[in-house]
Amino acid sequence: MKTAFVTGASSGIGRATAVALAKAGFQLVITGRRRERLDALAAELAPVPVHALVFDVRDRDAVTAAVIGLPPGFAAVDVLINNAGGAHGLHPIQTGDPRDWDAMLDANVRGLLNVTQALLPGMTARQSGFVVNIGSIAGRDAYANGNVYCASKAAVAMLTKTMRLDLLPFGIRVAEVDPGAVETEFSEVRFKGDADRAAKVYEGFAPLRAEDVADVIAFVVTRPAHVNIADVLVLPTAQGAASSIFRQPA
Ligand code: NDP
Ligand code: 8X3
Repeated sequence: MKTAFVTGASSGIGRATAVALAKAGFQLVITGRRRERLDALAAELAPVPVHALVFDVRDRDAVTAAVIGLPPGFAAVDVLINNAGGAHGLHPIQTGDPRDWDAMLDANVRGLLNVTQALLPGMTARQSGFVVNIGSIAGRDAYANGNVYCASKAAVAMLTKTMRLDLLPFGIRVAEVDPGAVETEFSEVRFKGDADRAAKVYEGFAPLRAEDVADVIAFVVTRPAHVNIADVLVLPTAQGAASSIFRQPA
């Protein structure tokens, strides 16, 4: 049984991806900071073997220790889904909160690096593996007040391309899946728990569901070994660009 390691599996896209990959025949390592969510997901996925790891991706030592401490049956990770992350705040650059900037850059960029580097020794030694980075349309396309979030996802896009080059000699595939608007806890986190403001982000159109993105990720990682779907942009039908969503009047 192949092993998939999904970061940010306590919610949204990561959770749906864990479910989709379990259905596709993988056993799973699921990670996040909310232990109770991970335990509930593991119970839901039984009898599929699932190992939950609780760490903050920003904490390099915690990430390394968690990966080193994986039980033998889960230690050989075939597929890494670098999904943990999100947005904090939506302000023009002149009034943005540097603590939000740090949170985004530390989780979306440094966190991805921390987890990837912790898992690469095994993949390079085995000369196989698959790393899927979850970017965003925000990494391809600027929108007002998106500044640091957009920059963090643009960094993910360039890291994906450069990682792919670095890992070529090891037969490790590196791909990126970039969603547009997906209705998850993303906007509630961005707006610091303001559920009304978060709900307005998805009003008047049909956003992607986390399961839609998970389907794409599952397809990408189940292609034959010689095929790498390197770069996917998946949008709601009503979305044409990061800041262009066609909304029906209420
Ligand atoms: P959610 O807020 O629903 O899920 C985010 C997940 O990331 C949670 O499981 C959370 O777990 C985890 N996470 C966040 N920060 C950390 C951290 N510092 N350490 C460990 N885990 C962390 O949002 P989505 O599912 O929508 O987001 C998943 C990814 O998809 C993100 O990278 C996001 O940027 C990207 N994305 C989202 C889009 C959208 O419209 N929703 C569109 C494009 C990309 P916990 O809180 O338990 O730690
Ligand atoms: C999430 C999509 O457009 O809200 O990455 O930034 S967006």
